[in-house]
Amino acid sequence: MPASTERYPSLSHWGAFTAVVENNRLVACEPFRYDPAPSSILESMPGMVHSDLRIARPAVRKSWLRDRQRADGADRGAEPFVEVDWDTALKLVADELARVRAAHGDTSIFGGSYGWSSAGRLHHARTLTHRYLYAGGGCVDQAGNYSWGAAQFLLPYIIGTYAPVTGRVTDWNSVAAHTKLLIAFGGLPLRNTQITSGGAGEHSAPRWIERARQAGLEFVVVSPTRADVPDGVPARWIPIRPNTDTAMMLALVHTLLVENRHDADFVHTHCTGFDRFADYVLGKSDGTAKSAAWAQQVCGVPAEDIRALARQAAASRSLLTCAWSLQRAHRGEQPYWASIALAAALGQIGLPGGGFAFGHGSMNGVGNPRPGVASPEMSAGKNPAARSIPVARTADMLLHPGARYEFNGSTGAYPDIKLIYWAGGNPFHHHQDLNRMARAWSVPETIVVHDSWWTPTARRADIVLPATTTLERNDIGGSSRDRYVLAMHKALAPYAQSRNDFDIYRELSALAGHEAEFTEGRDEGQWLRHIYERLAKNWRGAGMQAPEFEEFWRAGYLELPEPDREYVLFDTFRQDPEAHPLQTPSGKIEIYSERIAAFGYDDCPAHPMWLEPAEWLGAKAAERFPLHLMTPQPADKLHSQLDAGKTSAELKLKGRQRVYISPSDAARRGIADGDLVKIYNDRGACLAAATIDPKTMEGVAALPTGAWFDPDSSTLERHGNPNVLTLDVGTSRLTQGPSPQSALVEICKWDGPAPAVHAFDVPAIEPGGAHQPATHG
Ligand SMILES: Nc1nc2c(c(=O)[nH]1)N[C@H]1C(S)=C(S)[C@@H](COP(=O)(O)OP(=O)(O)OC[C@H]3O[C@@H](n4cnc5c(=O)[nH]c(N)nc54)[C@H](O)[C@@H]3O)O[C@H]1N2
Ligand SMILES: Nc1nc2c(c(=O)[nH]1)N[C@H]1C(S)=C(S)[C@@H](COP(=O)(O)OP(=O)(O)OC[C@H]3O[C@@H](n4cnc5c(=O)[nH]c(N)nc54)[C@H](O)[C@@H]3O)O[C@H]1N2
Ligand SMILES: [Mo]
Repeated sequence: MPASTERYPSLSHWGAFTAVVENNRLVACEPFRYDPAPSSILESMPGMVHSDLRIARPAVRKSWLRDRQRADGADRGAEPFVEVDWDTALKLVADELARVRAAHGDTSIFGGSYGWSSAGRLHHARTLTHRYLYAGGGCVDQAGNYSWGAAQFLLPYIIGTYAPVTGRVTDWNSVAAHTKLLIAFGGLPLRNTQITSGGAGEHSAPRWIERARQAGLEFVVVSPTRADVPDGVPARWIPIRPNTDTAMMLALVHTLLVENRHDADFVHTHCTGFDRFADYVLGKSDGTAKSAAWAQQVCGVPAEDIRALARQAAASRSLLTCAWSLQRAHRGEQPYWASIALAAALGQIGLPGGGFAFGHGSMNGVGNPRPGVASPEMSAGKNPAARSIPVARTADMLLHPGARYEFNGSTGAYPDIKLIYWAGGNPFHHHQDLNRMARAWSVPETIVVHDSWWTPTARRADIVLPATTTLERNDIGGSSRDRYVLAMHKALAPYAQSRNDFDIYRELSALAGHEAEFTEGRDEGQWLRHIYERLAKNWRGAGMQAPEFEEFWRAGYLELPEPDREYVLFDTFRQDPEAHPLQTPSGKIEIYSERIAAFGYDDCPAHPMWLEPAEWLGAKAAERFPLHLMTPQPADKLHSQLDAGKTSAELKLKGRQRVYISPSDAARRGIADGDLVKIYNDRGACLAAATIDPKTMEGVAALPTGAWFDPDSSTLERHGNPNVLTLDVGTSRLTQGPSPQSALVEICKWDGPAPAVHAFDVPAIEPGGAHQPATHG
């Protein structure tokens, strides 16, 4: 009998699509009809949605079920689980939260739950985790994010806002019309533009880059790999040692100053402290001129190329854009601040197509022209515990309760965490130095995780609750960087016994007596309507069309017109800095910040400086570990999501992540293309498949993120997860951002037998019934 085919509009962070369903099975994801450049990551979804890696039923770690909070946390991940029914599981969670709140207080619960979750905004797991924990008295949260954590806390001091990292930068309309030279530090890898947080109807980046190219814009890509040149675009590649862009930027300023090509008026009318910075660049304050010859020694870019680029940038309408990766590194504040100082010296900030920007190649939709109206949003409410730690300091907190830390001008003390609640994130993907993280993870008494799949984090929980995927519920999604709002129709019945995070938290809230606070009296349908109506009101107020909810839901999408006006960052400030000051103390661009100076941080002084990162090719440690490891975003998935899927599997080699190394580095180590290699440093080691890549510069290795963490009993990671090698320290005391891009390693050929990869094994699960949960008085 031919199956009947049903089609449902849907959305993911990698794009909008139509779910094609036959007999309750997802058979295909057809790209949204208005998407000019859909992502192949969609092809991984059918296999993953019906995968044996799905969590079928609530499950509890065996010894935790027996001994509760007294179970040994060090056994997490190594023990079987016991399945329990939903009523039992929910009661265990509710009772344990109540116990911990009563015995240790709300700030002994860590509910930061950092992670991307799904694109739908109502069922966004992290937001719902916050709603639930806040309604019950609050928790310790995480401030900032892994994406642009350093920039978020630095930029407000310098330019009064961090909007340019959320994507509000001089738009592509303006760039295509005016920019002559675009210098992209970290490049414009189209790979990363498959993704938009909250999902996109339209992958706009490839089209805009092509438009700019046709308009005659010249692209210069400054990066350790030529792979950061967008495919099919003739760009000049300037290879640079990782983590040394600041030195190159300082030398560009130096050239402008000594050749008197800088905009002396602009730096005085629109900036403060440029002179003090210039004294540093010229070597008047510390005896070292940051000349092109000096920079060549640091960053490896020939001095003559630096000088030529400075002259060209000054002579034409030029835009500097830095990938977010530059600040996801030790001392990551410096390249961002230095790029603003360089743009100030060039004097084109606020001019059409000129100045500075961030992230044009980091995510789809950065610089995408879009009217500045609302996108769909679900609120988490307010955290009554009013406590948070810098996002990436999780392991520090767990390992050192009570220890003091500095952050953004104040000093805090780490709380003593007894219970971790995580839904919608994968810390055993995202955190640095995972062997250290594994030790930290053994400290709390109880860990609760919701996920749809048996991820490395789910396997290391005490109580695991199975969540539906986006296809198994109704939702609404969209991004402030995209012109579409998408309806997400329920296309499949929930897998096995999985439930929506919303329903799990509603029931837990009911058990704790705060259901009304959690739901605000709305069910799924009423929330969707509420989120939509708030958005529609905002759009109509701005003169945009938005139909009634029913019509939107039936059509499956809502579209904003493409604005024909250009958006230019800080154009009014440029025209009249007195009438339109920035939100900085001086109202101007702070090249020297008195506020930052007052903190007295030697790791983030009062103006941009070349500060050696803890690990880079010029460090002493490079004698033992002579390769700088980059950990770029993966082309074939989103972080760890869909790692077991088709698109990701096709890019692996013999089931392992590929590491990209230069032909000369491979030859020196006797490594042939496809060889199994060990990558190691003092923090850990992993196996990966070598790909000899002429695009990667000598001295650099690139191991994309996302391979599910798979350590053997000796902590050798077998699958190619770079975070066993990365450095778990804050970028500086100012922002405490994550520093994964600063890691030195050595690589050797693996000569022994190849150990099997167990990343996608399902943990041992014992059926419930035989082990009724013990009761503790
Ligand atoms: N070395 C290195 N490390 C990095 C980076 C780097 O550049 N280098 N980049 C960092 C960056 S920028 C980021 S943003 C982080 C990303 O880190 P994460 O956001 O933690 O990574 P994801 O793999 O997206 O994790 C999302 C998890 O949510 C689950 N999930 C999806 N939908 C649902 C749902 O509906 N309900 C529930 N309960 N769960 C769901 C997924 O299965 C997955 O386990 O990684 C960081 N880590
Ligand atoms: N396909 C895909 N796309 C994604 C994601 C994904 O998981 N998969 N994740 C999304 C997320 S959450 C984020 S935050 C963004 C991150 O966006 P980015 O931070 O921009 O992405 P990365 O891939 O980490 O880095 C971009 C490039 O920077 C270069 N680079 C690294 N270190 C240096 C350096 O010191 N100097 C210079 N000049 N270049 C350097 C690398 O060659 C790398 O290819 O990506 C988003 N896009
Ligand atoms: Mo990110």
